[in-house]
Amino acid sequence: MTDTLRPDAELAPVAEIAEAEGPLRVAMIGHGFMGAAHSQGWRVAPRFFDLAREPEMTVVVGRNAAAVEHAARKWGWAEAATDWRDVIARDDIDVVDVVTPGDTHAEIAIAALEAGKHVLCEKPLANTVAEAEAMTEAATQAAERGIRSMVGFTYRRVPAATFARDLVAAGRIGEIRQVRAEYLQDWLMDADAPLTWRMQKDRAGSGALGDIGAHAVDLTEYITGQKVTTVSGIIETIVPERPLLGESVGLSGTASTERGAVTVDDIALFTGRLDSGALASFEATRFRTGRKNALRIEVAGSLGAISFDLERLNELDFYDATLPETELGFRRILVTEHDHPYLSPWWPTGHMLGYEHGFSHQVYDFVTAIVAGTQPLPSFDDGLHVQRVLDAVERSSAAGSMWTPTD
Ligand code: SOE
Repeated sequence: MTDTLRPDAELAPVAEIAEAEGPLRVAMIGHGFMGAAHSQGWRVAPRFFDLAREPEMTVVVGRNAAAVEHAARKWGWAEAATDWRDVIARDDIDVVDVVTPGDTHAEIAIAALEAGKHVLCEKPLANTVAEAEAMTEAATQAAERGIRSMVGFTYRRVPAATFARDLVAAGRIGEIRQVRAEYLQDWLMDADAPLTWRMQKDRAGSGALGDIGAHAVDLTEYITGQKVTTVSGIIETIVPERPLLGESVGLSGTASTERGAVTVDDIALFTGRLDSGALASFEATRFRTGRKNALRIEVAGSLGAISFDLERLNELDFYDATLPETELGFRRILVTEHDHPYLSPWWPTGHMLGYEHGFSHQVYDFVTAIVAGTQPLPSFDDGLHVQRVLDAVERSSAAGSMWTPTD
């Protein structure tokens, strides 16, 4: 079984460099839902993990002065600022964490890389393939100067998902034959839920497809160790018009009396093939009644199967087809042992983790790679690949290639 991402196994060699280089001073650009989650990661990771360089929450940036000052106080950033260009130009910033809507990822990340800052960028990497290509090019050039970049596909860092990857890599399910990946939510079922940036193509790039389908694609590729090579898909908008946003609150917000057009998909369905030729089906929806945050990946192989569900994130279902017939059946593994990925610095064995812990694990992996001088994963190149998959789904849907009449 691979031993990567197990904190204790990786710390020793980098400790000396840490002392020489001092803290890693972080600027976070953006302060919405992901800003809160990333702040939690930056604040908590050094309290539990022995990081080789201590992150310092130096400055948070947002356009609205009052709102960003509030965010700084609430989440523990030393300063608040309103101009990201000024912040990126500062000598006392080592890392730029981009948690803005997708339409600004490329501009900010490229400027930060060119200014010699390590960059963590939220997913999806960008709104278009062209932007993602430019970002990947900038990241490749920056890497030659020792500057690191990573995409925030945080769910790779849920211990049960990492452990699923370990089991697959160790050959425990044999040759992969079929994958089912779905990310199901229902927070847009209310037709009067306000029109936030996540429902605007010029801000978000796409809807359920990029916001949550991107996670399903990345997690599938991470767990299987394979890439999606072809797709056939359909995307659909269920509620074409919504009340404009009054005040933003979490994923949603308060509604105004005016209405505007929803310009992204609410549901995306697609099938695909992996490198090995194995078939996969994908589903991303914000209209799946009763499903709140169900990111599920089931991988079936010649020797067994694994099934992960984010709504039960401390567990992994494993089917070992090599057992005697009378003992067959999925069994639930509680992924709370210190020998499971990321678990040892937290609580005594058997005590559970939650959604927010993945963001601390992300900080741990990113800082470890910066100090070790290695490429953190997922790279911008991985993010570009996911972008190409999303783009191919949209092109396939526009071409109508999924529809074959039955008569
Ligand atoms: C962030 O990683 C994210 O994809 C959000 O943008 C989604 O809205 C959330 O539901 C899942 O996580």
